[in-house]
Amino acid sequence: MRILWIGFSAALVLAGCYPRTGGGNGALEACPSVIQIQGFSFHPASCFVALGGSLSFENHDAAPHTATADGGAFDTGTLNQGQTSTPITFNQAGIYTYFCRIHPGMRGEIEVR
Ligand SMILES: [Cu+2]
Repeated sequence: MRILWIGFSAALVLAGCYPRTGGGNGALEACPSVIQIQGFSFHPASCFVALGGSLSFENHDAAPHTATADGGAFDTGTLNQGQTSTPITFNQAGIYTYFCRIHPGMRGEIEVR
């Protein structure tokens, strides 16, 4: 009985700490393997990926979009409706802000940790 209780407590501690590792306000969600572009916005617009991880962008809008890093670290090129970008691999930690070259008001952010 005591062993069970210790295990349960440890699980609670781990669950409580996990979302806070990134700091900042609120928990940043893990990026899916494909970030969806829909309704002229990125879904999710803000997420994190582990160092060395990769992801793609898929456009669901009738309008074409891009996902282009502010610093030029990546650029999907124009994605038409239904198109998925080639995977982007993140080998350097940091925060990558990006936008759509066709609609610069569309913005997103990926934290690599
Ligand atoms: Cu766009």
